[in-house]
Amino acid sequence: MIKLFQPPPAFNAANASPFCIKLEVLLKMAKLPYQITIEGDPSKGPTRKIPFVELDGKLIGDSGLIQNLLESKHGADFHENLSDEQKAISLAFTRLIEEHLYWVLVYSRWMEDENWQVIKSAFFGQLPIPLRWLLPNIIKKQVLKNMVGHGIARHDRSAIYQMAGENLTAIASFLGDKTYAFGDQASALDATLYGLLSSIIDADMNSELKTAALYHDNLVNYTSRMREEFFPKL
Ligand SMILES: N[C@@H](CCC(=O)N[C@@H](CS)C(=O)NCC(=O)O)C(=O)O
Repeated sequence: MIKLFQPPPAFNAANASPFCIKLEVLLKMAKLPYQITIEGDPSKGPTRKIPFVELDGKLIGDSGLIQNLLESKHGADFHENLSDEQKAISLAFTRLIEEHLYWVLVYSRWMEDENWQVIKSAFFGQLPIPLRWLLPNIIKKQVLKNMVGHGIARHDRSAIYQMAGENLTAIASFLGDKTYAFGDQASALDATLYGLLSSIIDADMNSELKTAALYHDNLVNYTSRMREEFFPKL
């Protein structure tokens, strides 16, 4: 049985982390049995990030690497019936979502004052005092440092949301009126896309990022269809 380590559901979404939502959707798509162990501390994982799994007796981090192992060792096929060209498009959109759009989500959650209050109480609200007072600002500084390292936080607010808007328009144009990213069959890209869209659209936090996503009816409808299919009890 695959052991999935991730934090509990949060913010009216299946998880606070889009990568955890993605991995759970992949496991559901592949119909592989798994058991969730609640773990909110990324430093417990082998890459010091969540999600991670215990698979074949080993701890493995990174949703993409885990996806590859599920394919190579557990019979999953997340690209069934896709051409090489479609697989290339899938990888390119995955990188757009995870290596760029994701960072705007992080910015919108940690740097917008109203959302920061929500994050602070969800992630640190249960800690004993004085950790509850001290840790939030220490971690926020680290998150900001990561965003500067990535490059996104070197831009001003309006440029950041403008870039995210371009990403979302590209995704919306690509999805068009298809049921899933590549037509009638769900694939790996749907897990990635839903993970991030749910984090933006379902999560009860507001920002210009959310406004930009809500502008695209097909993204909103896609997100609620995917939620209904993969997390009907949410
Ligand atoms: N490439 C990783 C990214 C995972 C990731 O960034 N997880 C975030 C939560 S959404 C995390 O653990 N951040 C903690 C940190 O960076 O210290 C994956 O696909 O799993």
